[in-house]
Amino acid sequence: HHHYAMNGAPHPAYGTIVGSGDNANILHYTQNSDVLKNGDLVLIDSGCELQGYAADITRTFPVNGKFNEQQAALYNIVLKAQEVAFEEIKPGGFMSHANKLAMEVLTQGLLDLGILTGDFDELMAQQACKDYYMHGLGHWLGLDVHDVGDYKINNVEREFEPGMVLTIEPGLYISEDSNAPQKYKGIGIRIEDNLL
Ligand SMILES: [Mn+2]
Repeated sequence: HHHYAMNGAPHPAYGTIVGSGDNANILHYTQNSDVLKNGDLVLIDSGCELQGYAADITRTFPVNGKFNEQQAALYNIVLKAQEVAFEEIKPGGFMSHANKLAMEVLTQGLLDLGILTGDFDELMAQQACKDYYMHGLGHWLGLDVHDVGDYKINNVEREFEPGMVLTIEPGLYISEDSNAPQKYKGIGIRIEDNLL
């Protein structure tokens, strides 16, 4: 918030989220009052408003500066999901395609770690990764952080066009009360960027 102000942005575009450990698994955690523990990750979802326009960025990093094995494995899955989604964000692309590509990466990653078990195609059909990725891939961004604008017109999904601005924000949230193996619990990761 200091840097926002010092760079001419009068205020954040929305309530900043700072969640460490299991708090990162609470999607709109805004209490922001817990002690950051050695060994946990901390998730910061924050964006400034500059000249009337909102930003919406999320980064997740280790409190002590070093990922452990489980945190690194999950982080790299989310990062890869974001990178494959980026490929679809261009004129003529579709959000649903980007989301499918991201979900394929998340599903395969969770399978590889043993957090999901079963057949890949069945898990995709069931959207099984949604147990650990319980929000959309992104949203329009502009004068508001969740900006106005239709995602479908006459029930047909809109193609991306030049000038559109949106967020791409895959995540994985392995809460303490999930069915995942114990060593993955208490890890919540989101990586969010803003694309024109
Ligand atoms: Mn967002």
